[in-house]
Amino acid sequence: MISPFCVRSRIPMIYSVSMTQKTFLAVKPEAFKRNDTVGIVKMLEEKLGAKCLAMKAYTPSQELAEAHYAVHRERPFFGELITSFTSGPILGMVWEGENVIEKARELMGATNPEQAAEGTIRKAFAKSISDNAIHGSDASETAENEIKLHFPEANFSVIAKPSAEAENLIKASV
Ligand code: RTP
Ligand code: MG
Repeated sequence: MISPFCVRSRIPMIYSVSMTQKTFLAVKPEAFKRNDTVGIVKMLEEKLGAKCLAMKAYTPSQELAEAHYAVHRERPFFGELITSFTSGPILGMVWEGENVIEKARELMGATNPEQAAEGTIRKAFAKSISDNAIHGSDASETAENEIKLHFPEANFSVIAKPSAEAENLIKASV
């Protein structure tokens, strides 16, 4: 019998199952200055369904900010973005859970708070696209890079590992 896994590439099916992941989240300086940090962490605790492995407050250096947002180097808003990200303390955090990268992005809401859905962090705390309260990694690879960049002292050796269900599917497919 032909398995449904053979009809198309098996890879998307494997990646559609749950993954234990880590993500880097940060309360941005403007929100930190407004004392919104506790409210944002409370929403993460109550709604993310993940656990916090590490958190610390620090002001990103120019080098850290430029490395963190390197993907936007050529964008017209890059200068403003770096000035904002280095303007005061952020609360940098590592969270771990099933599909936490995508779940955190959903809970954060749209980049532009005017488009952010009710119940999201940006709807509640962001003021504008350049003052949008929270950063979250957007993919496994960026999460890995950002965690290494912001928590070089910590040994988070496994950034994303498949769940038992995914491991079984991977074994079955080889
Ligand atoms: P973040 O990286 O900070 O989590 O935000 P994001 O993924 O939702 O959005 P991204 O496209 O990565 O943009 C990074 C940050 O740049 C600022 N931005 N300004 N003026 C503009 O048109 C503009 N576009 C983006 C935002 O602060 C955004 O969070
Ligand atoms: Mg981004």
